[in-house]
Amino acid sequence: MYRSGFVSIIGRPNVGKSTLMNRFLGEKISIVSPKAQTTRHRIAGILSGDDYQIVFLDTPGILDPAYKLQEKMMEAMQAAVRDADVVLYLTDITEAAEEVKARMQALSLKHPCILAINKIDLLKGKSIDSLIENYTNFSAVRQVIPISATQGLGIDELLQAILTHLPEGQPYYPTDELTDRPMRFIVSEIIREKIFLLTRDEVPYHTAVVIQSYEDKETLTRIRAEIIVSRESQKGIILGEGGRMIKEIGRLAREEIEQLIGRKVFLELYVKVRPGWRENDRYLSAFGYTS
Ligand SMILES: Nc1nc2c(ncn2[C@@H]2O[C@H](COP(=O)(O)OP(=O)(O)OP(=O)(O)O)[C@@H](O)[C@H]2O)c(=O)[nH]1
Ligand SMILES: [Mg+2]
Repeated sequence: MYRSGFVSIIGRPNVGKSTLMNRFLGEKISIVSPKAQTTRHRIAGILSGDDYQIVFLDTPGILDPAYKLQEKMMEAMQAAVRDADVVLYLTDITEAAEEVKARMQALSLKHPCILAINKIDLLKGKSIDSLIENYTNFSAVRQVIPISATQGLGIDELLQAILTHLPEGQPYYPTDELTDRPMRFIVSEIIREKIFLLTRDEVPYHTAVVIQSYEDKETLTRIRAEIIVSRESQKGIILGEGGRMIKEIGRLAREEIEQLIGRKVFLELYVKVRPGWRENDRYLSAFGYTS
């Protein structure tokens, strides 16, 4: 019997949702950073086996939205929950079980739900059993599975649990496809990831990246991207002293893009100030934040 379906990965920011999806796929489709709120979109990662296709939906971490960009992020998360055949709720070893339960109940999930507890590599001798016991009488979840997305622990068991709950069906995507997102999107995300890794405080949260042009030339791929910020002071930080910061963002992003597409890349980055873009519907949709 062939099984196929959508598995939405939801949970608080920073618990490792994107890391987990990448681990399942064996490829980096979704960007990852030590900062919360890295993911802003619903991003499909497609895992095709001999007799199954799982379409994982990575989502922005659950939060109470404080501005319109965050509202769009939560709409993306909710849309993923609506589309799901199976919900994979991800928590980590630091999140209180009571909070997890309250949040899950607030979502009133109608699909089979699996709870995975991530980052068990950080347990340092503490017992996994006592973490799992917190959920023994919690009927909203079918199974509780401890994992480490970075170390690859518990991943096979989690995959088996997902397959058990996946409906019978046909593949949704060609079996050699890895994501529903075009290369331009992945490239813009790689640039945004470098900004998350290299800048601090409010700067990454006021930044968007828009690809202006993407041309495959004979010997190289030429990409022109705009980094959007809300304020002049943020533009100064992205540029850095003597342009050092933007150069470093560009270098790290270019190296990763070259690896990904297997071609030489010429990457041009520009910075633009768009005051209030996170609250502006027109800008949000122009920068790819649709719901
Ligand atoms: N020690 C440890 N760290 C992990 C594990 N999984 C993820 N991380 C780290 O946790 C941080 C957040 O990971 P992400 O995958 O970006 O988390 P996320 O849930 O997608 O976060 P948002 O997109 O902000 O909602 C990164 O620094 C990861 O390297 C794990 O199993 N063990
Ligand atoms: Mg993420």
